[in-house]
Amino acid sequence: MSRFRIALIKPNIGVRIHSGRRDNAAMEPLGLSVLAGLTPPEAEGFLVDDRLEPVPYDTPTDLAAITVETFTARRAYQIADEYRRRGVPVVMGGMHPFLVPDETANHADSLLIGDAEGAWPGLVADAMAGRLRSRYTCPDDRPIQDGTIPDRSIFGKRRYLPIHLMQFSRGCPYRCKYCAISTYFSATHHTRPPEEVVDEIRVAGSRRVFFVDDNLVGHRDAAKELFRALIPLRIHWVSQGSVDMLADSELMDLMMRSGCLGHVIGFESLSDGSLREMRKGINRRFAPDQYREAVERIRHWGMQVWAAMTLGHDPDTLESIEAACSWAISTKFTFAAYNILMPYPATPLYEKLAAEGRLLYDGKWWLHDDYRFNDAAFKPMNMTAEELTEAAFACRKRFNSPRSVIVRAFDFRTNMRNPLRLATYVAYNPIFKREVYEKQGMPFGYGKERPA
Ligand code: B12
Ligand code: SF4
Repeated sequence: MSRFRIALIKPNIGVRIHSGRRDNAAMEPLGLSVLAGLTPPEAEGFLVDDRLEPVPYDTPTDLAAITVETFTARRAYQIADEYRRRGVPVVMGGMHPFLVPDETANHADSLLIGDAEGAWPGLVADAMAGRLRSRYTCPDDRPIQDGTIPDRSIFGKRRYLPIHLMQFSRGCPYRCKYCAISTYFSATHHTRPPEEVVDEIRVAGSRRVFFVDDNLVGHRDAAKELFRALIPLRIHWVSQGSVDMLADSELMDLMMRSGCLGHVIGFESLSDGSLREMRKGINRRFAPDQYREAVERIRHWGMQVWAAMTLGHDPDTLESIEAACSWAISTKFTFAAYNILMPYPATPLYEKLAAEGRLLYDGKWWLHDDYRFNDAAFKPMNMTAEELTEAAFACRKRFNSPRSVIVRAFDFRTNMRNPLRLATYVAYNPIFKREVYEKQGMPFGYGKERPA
């Protein structure tokens, strides 16, 4: 008898301006390899990466398992509706089903709310027995990945960016008002035993790792243990960490010795008013001098930083947004993201804007026909939504302009510190620049397969 076949599906956001349906900067979908690793042996998972290939609706499939983020919800529902039309049951999981389960349930036979550990094997057994329940939840206190190693064989020969995605921790102890992570994990932070991570790196044969943790340094002592365990491996890695890590010299020393090339750091804003408004207390210690001390420490340690800024907080003005752009260029950050503040459903920000009647697109921008990637989805306080959209796009264009790339390269303590740093700078700046233009104004979902 053939094994029960589960399509593990990563939906695309939409059709890109130049490369169409293909995403040339796609990374391994780690969550789906975790699901594959947790799948009992009576069943077999195979990957469908909608960012890279057409969905094989005609391939024999017993269950379609779709991971859904708010940005991919519209496309996910199209895929789900098509599978269900063909009689294949659909289960959805990930961030968006957790945030808006009732909406997601309209397009699925079953939802897994929250992390899959502890719930997925039972769900698969039920599906095999033809008695899928409408909802499953992860029992509390299951260890991340249930102590197993993700099954990366599902990636096959697909051409992802050449870096392995892994996780040491999940969640973040802080409560920034706009953050979907804070809602999903209720401001908790959990870590794996460092030796398990080391094993995973050895098995995957990784020389370059992206720790996709929400905040790798959310628990400093645990992070120090991890870094000590990584030092002998002599790998290079990148991750995401909150700016307060810079205040702990022991942490930073261990981090850099363990092979850290850089981090995404959420600076978010130069304005104390905006930081207070977003409840980002951890940044306020460094913000009063425009992060001068933080930047000095970054340069001391020689980190390459992807500076994340959010634009559109109530105190923000067009002038303050432009100043944030100039600051990131003159600081010579390796990369920067200028994200418009997004009202993700079920976050405190969403509730506030809804209560004030400031949400656009009927409050469901992720499903709206007229919404486009990188459009502001709410009425800002000191400008129009269109002005905010334009100002953010202008920042992205300016930061990624040829002049800026040349200016930012000339930092001998970060981007030109050694050949590896320069190679990273030269290889990835064009990729991220292309992303800016490809994604701007992209409609969600694919035209022909509209959600019911
Ligand atoms: C790594 C990452 C990226 C990488 C890409 C990774 C990749 N493979 O392509 C990069 C940097 C490119 C990226 C880009 C973006 N990202 Co991103 N990203 C992440 C991050 C930090 C980790 C994701 C991850 O791998 N987690 C580890 C795995 C193991 O966990 P998981 O996927 O959640 O899966 C577990 C469960 O959720 C569950 N599960 C998940 N799916 C399913 C499906 C089924 C059927 C079942 C049963 C269970 C299940 O089981 C898994 C095991 O427990 C998350 C934060 C987060 N914690 O989710 C943000 C996050 C997903 N990203 C986010 C955003 C906004 C983006 C961007 C849109 C940003 C932008 N403006 O450009 C883009 C576009 C994303 C896209 N879809 O193309 C938001 C999404 C918010 C939301 N409400 O949906 C998040 C949550 C960050 C945040 N702070 O809000 N991202
Ligand atoms: S520090 Fe980052 S991950 Fe943590 S709650 Fe704030 S925005 Fe979210």
